[in-house]
Amino acid sequence: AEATGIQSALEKLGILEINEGSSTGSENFSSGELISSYSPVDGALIAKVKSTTKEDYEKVVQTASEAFQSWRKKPAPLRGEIVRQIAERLRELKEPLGKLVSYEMGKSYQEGLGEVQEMIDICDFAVGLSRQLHGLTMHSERPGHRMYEQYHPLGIVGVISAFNFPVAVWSWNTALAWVCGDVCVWKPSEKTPLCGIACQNIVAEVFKENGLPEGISCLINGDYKVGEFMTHDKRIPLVSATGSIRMGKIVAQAVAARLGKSLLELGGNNAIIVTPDADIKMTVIGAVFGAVGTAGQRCTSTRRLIVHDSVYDKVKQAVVDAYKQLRIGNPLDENNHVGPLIDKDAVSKYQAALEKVEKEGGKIIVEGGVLSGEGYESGCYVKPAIAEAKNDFEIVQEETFAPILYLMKYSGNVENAIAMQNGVVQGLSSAIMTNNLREAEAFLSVAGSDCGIANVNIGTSGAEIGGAFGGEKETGGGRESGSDAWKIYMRRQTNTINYTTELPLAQGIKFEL
Ligand code: UN1
Repeated sequence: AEATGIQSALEKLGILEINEGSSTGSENFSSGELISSYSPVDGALIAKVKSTTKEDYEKVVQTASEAFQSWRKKPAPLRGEIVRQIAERLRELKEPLGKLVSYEMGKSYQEGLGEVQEMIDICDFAVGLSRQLHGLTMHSERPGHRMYEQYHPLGIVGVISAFNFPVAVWSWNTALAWVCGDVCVWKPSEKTPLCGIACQNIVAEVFKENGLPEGISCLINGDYKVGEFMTHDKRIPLVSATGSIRMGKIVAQAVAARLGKSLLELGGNNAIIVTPDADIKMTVIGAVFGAVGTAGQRCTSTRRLIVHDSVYDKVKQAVVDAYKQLRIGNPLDENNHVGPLIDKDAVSKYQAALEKVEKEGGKIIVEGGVLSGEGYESGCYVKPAIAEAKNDFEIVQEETFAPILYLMKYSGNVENAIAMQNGVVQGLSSAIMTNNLREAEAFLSVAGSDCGIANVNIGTSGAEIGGAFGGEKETGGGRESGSDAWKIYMRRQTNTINYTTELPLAQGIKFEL
């Protein structure tokens, strides 16, 4: 860890007592059992973090509720100014935070930096948004009446995030929620608790410098049981959750039972369609980065390559050749393309998926396997694999969070490929590689891709923050980040004002006294 500079990164992020039980910075309420955070990079114990008990949670919600009373009254552009300062701090701390993301989660340092860049970008977006929380005005049917709508803060927003984007997903939610006048309680993944503490330290300092209550941003730690405190809590009007479909179904039902709102960003089973008119060079970069980037642990990772039979052999060869160039190893070493999986449990799931695809009749064309020996001591490094498979294999229908790419053929027109791409329960991201206008437009049409994200001549991963991010079907339907995703963080109110001395009723109803 010393050699990678992780120690000094942790110090810059205010995480001081490494390997001691109580290294926590500002996660001041937690007093429960210790959660150990091990790095998948070298298997080292980075630190232990206290989990949040039910009693601690009560104090958190109390603090958040109190903070909401004043924060909601601060004019939105002034809330934006606070988010602007957070973005400045993130710019200063981009390198240490990117390094911690890389070390605690295992993605490449470049991708760690990219993740912090997403945080900076969403903060900048939110600053502008703070002056644009617009409602509409309408014409009243009654004379001397004015009608309009406005958006007010919701209250406490609960954020449950996953290990794979341990910092950015939180910021997509919080940067918007804060300018909207909400306060946030965040439960990061128990696999990446230090990323949570680092972010909390950054924003807590900004709130403190501005004389603002700490409850605007709260952190709770622990596994799904801690998440359940929020999903069952009527005081949390919105729960935004990122993770597996299984988790999302549990969260959605718990929140719906109390008629709360949930914003779900769940699994993907993303495909790239490669048509006869595709640029093969671009296809290879898009597909390989999509499949092996973040070691296949993005919800937008490319899982399926649906290739026209006329170019199948050519594409297959080009992708297989590209896989030979991949360097797997310590993600903090910028020469490596692929880092480790998050933990050994993920490694087992990867192995099981490879076994299953063969059992179902698939053919492995780029051999997988777990790496061992020097540099691979954590046991979490695996070889990106490719299997020729059929779309209706059970394993192909599932999302395995690992670098496994399924290659499949289509014949005839692009509609056949679109049917395959849509033929899964998930609906997050999708892409087509083509220079044929008709194919591209068919893919984007009403009868085209059924996903929340549909790209032309771009891979499935690496969405920009400016668009609304999320997907359909079992991906959960939620939208985070750009466009008008902010609306879910606010309550909407329609206002009608009568400035006359008469009281005419709507719909022309006569009611005389
Ligand atoms: C996720 O994997 O949960 O589009 C988010 C992308 C990133 C975000 C992925 N901007 O790949």
